[in-house]
Amino acid sequence: MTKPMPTIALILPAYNEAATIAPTIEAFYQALPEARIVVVNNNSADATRSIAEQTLAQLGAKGEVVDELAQGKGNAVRRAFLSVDADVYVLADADLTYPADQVHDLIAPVLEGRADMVVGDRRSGGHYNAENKRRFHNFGNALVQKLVNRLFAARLADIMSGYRAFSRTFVKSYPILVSGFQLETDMTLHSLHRRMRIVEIPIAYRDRPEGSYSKLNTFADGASVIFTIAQILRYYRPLLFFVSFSLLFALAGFIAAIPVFHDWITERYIHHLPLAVLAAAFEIVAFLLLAVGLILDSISHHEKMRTELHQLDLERRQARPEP
Ligand SMILES: Nc1nc2c(ncn2[C@@H]2O[C@H](COP(=O)(O)OP(=O)(O)O)[C@@H](O)[C@H]2O)c(=O)[nH]1
Ligand SMILES: [Mg+2]
Repeated sequence: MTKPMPTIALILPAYNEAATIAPTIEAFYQALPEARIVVVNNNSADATRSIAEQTLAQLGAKGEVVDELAQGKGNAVRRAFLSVDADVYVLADADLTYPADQVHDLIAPVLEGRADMVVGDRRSGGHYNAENKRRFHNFGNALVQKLVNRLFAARLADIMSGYRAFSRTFVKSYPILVSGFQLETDMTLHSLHRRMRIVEIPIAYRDRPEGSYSKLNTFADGASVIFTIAQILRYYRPLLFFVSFSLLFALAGFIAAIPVFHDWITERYIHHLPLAVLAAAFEIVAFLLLAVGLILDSISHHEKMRTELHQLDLERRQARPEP
């Protein structure tokens, strides 16, 4: 018996992409005619929806346009991951920025069982820095990337790429809790945290064509970089996060206590009574933060154990399907 051909689903989240959705679908159809193309429309105010439907019909491509009401790229991809069934999933932008002809390079490691997630890396080829015109944006991205690589002892070149391929196991075990553009970073964090196999493939990247606009806002996203970093530490390294604050308070308490000790040593009497109260308060807060860190660290340890067991269960069932 020959194995059935693996099915491939291409997910294209699209919000107001009337200018580029048709050529994007065409390019991917040309590169991968057997794939099911799923466009996730998200209340687009322009003709994105009808153009996508027309293009799919004209090409005779498998696929459909799915509507997601909750706004945001994370919500859109979540809808597709929930409702679409395939062996390999490809995620790309609907804005012609990612090279459709490299899609085979992206899915190969998944098909060969070498990777759970393959990332189209825009940086290593040098295209992204040349093509992307937003400096501040690059800086914020680099900051988050350094942190992530450090925390997980990884050496990823592009943690925010939107061009990716996934195994079925990845897609069906990835809880999408983010709603917007944190999606890409979250996917990377999830994979690293669960020690999945990530393969990066350098790709050519182009900026959006004239008349097509990014949905990203540099300033809102700059603030969200700081927020993202805090979130990452809070969720993935709770002990480090809370102990850092705890140490700050402990130090402040110590400094506040210096005159108090001085009073006591030289005169056996405390003149700086308010400082004594402040120092004690700081030390109590420091202790509370330490306790919170320890509790959350234990919880995250148990959570890790639980997901690992789940992973083992999945592998076991795949190896020996229940009758
Ligand atoms: N469905 C859906 N897609 C979105 C939304 N926001 C962005 N997208 C799509 O996600 C992809 C990436 O967005 P883009 O603006 O290109 O971000 P950039 O590549 O980081 O500049 C594009 O295909 C957008 O149409 C949204 O709210 N809903
Ligand atoms: Mg884009």
